[in-house]
Amino acid sequence: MNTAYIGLGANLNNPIAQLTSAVKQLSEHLSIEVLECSKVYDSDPVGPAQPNYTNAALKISTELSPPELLTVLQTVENDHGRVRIERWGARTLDLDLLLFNNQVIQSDFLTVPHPRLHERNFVVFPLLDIDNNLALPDGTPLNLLKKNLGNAGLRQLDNISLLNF
Ligand code: ROI
Repeated sequence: MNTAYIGLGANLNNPIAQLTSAVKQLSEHLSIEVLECSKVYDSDPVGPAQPNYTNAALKISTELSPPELLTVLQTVENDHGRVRIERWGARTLDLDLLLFNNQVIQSDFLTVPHPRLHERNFVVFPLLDIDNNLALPDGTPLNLLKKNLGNAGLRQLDNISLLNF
């Protein structure tokens, strides 16, 4: 059994509803168990001007391999109307495979840990909500990344859960 962390992001068409629906779809997958969901954040867009994002993270347990899990994530994105047009553009749903056990994976189509994890507070803060002692495979504590990144442009949303389905 594997433990993986998934980054969730959306900034179009009712982002909280998109993320809630994505968590539901993942939880219904026979080979995935959703273990925990982070707090939910409103975050300034990184990249070109576009609506604010809603971001969160999930901890799952799964029998799937990393490529199999990636395929499931892409299917869920596509089921939520995700269209890949512009890099860094607005999207209804973005699901990133952030961490998979303590593995380092480098292939043509998948890099784990996620290559931009360490530069994004909207990824690091939610991961620490789930496990305040989480570290990268190289031993770097995420709390160190959090300290370096700060919380600029990131606002925790109170009283919002993605598990209301
Ligand atoms: N910016 C924020 N704040 N949150 C995201 O999830 C996000 N995702 C992206 C880009 C366009 C880089 N910007 C983002 O893919």
